[in-house]
Amino acid sequence: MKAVLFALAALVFSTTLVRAQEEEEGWTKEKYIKTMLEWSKKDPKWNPTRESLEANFNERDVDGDGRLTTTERKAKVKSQYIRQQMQWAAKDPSWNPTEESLSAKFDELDTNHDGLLSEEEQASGKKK
Ligand SMILES: [Ca+2]
Ligand SMILES: [Ca+2]
Repeated sequence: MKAVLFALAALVFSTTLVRAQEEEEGWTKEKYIKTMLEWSKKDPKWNPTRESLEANFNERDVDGDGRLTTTERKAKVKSQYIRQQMQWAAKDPSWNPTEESLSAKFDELDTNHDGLLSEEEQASGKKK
């Protein structure tokens, strides 16, 4: 019985270790596409193609190392930020930002200049 418990604990421990390592090194393109396709099955309104996910991956992998770290997955890249702000602006007639102004705003919010807006950086921008 003790041996079984030990084996179980070792298994849980090693699985956690593998996960932590995966997070650290980031997701490969294959894993990203697979995971997103898996998630999209749960959402009938979301039907991404392999190509669009691949484009997404390339856009998010700002350092171009072929892997998406947690930060890269959660943060917003500039083109995405501009697209989203433009969509919001389209619904608000009193707000007419240009791509240039949004690009400048992005640079301003990106306080650590890694080309990504983390959730914290976005939150700090909203407070202003
Ligand atoms: Ca990367
Ligand atoms: Ca940043």
